[in-house]
Amino acid sequence: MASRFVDRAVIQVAAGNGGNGCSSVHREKFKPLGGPDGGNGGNGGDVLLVVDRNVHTLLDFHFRPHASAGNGRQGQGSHRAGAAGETLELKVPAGTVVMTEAGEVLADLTTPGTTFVAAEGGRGGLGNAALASRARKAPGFALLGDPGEARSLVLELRSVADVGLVGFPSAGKSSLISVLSAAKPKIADYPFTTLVPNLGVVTAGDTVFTMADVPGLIPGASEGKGLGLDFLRHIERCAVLVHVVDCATFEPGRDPVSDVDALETELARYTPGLGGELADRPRVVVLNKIDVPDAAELAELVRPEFEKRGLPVFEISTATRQGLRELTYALGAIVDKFRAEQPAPESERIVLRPRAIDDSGFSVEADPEELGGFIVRGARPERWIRQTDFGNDEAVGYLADRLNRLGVEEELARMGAERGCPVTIGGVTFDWQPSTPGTIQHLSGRGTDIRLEDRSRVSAAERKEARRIRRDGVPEADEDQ
Ligand SMILES: Nc1nc2c(ncn2[C@@H]2O[C@H](COP(=O)(O)OP(=O)(O)OP(=O)(O)O)[C@@H](O)[C@H]2O)c(=O)[nH]1
Ligand SMILES: [Mg+2]
Repeated sequence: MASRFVDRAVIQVAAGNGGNGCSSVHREKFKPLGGPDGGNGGNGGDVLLVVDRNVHTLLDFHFRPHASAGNGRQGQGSHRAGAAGETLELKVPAGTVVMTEAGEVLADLTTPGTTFVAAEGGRGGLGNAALASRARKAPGFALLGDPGEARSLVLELRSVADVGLVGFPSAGKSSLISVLSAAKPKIADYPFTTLVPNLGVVTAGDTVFTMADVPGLIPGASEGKGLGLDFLRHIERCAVLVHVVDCATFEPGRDPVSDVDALETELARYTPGLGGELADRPRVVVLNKIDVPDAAELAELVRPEFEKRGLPVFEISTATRQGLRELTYALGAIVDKFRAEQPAPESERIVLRPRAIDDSGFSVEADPEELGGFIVRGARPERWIRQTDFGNDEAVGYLADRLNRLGVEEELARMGAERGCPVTIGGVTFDWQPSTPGTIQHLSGRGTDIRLEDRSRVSAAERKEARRIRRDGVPEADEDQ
């Protein structure tokens, strides 16, 4: 089966939504209102990218670009928590670079086992049992589940080939990989036969290494001539670069030394996105086609020039297989040395998250579109908005309490916000009604649940207020109306 080398894929990932919390009141014979017992919603499942050593291409994503994880279930009465949504693991090859559509690199996945959280599942909402506190004994509301993250990501495979072959078109790069490995690339006597990189596995004694054959390069490749330099990202991380030089073809103005010089000029102009270090990779020169008598002669002639530059030179023929063994072992030794110099591979499972864990802050700024208005930004306040059931006054009161505790009200006041001014958080705009210390109980009143309304039990806030009135003598004005 001919496998196509798909090295770039755009995927749409959607994590699971968090389940809603449940608002429920415990019922028992003779004890009809036994307290809140609504369970929490389950968390939505994450979409993960996991580096797997048995995956070599991004082909699967080409056919299935949409991936979504499971939603968390809703909480239920009797303290039953909703089940968490199922996590979805997508296997990617080592060498996968994850980017946003704008090209920002989010992760560089090189080690098998490394896991990248591509989309984070939404948190399940708390049920009313978990929301109960001394001040809020019987909450008549629950928090909504947070929607899962959804985004599109660009995956790019930058093969971690050990040996990269570079050369002019028709130099014999594909021929070389075909005689050294099981790879069967197309070989022909016209330029640009190879249009996508080929990867081959080469064995040299105990050393097994991969070799990448990239499309031929020509002068001006860095300006997009020929097939350009795009394919060089496949060999950005190789241990050694092999210049494959055609010694049999005669063209005016070309000879092995000027061919290598011309391609070095192009390589120097290659500016990889990831800070690859092509410039300091060791080089090897392979003088090919020495089965042709004139080529053998030319090879002998130019060899000293390369040796003078300190470059190892190999004279070979892919046609007669001359010199291949020596070349293979020499490459194996360079790869071995390179591997020994690399930091030890990570043994544990690393989990990479695109965002920083610290989401505790918030900021307040003047609304550029609404005179006298303000915008509050921050992961937590924005999440709290999404968790709020705006149809439930008590839930809205709870939100106000949370914002107040975080210091949002204080900051708004400091910024000069006036009562009734529009404040926007996470796309929702309110009229700002600051609560002043001592009136907080208006925000955390009892539930709107009719069954709770006719209870005569005194809440902690009411007791506190009563104590305050006994002490100060004046009932607080109702700030919220
Ligand atoms: N005589 C001779 N011909 C060779 C040798 N190696 C390759 N060729 C011929 O050179 C031509 C080009 O070979 P390819 O392996 O396709 O060259 P390439 O470098 O992969 O070329 P592009 O993919 O176009 O960049 C083919 O006709 C091969 O048969 C060799 O050792 N001796
Ligand atoms: Mg080729």
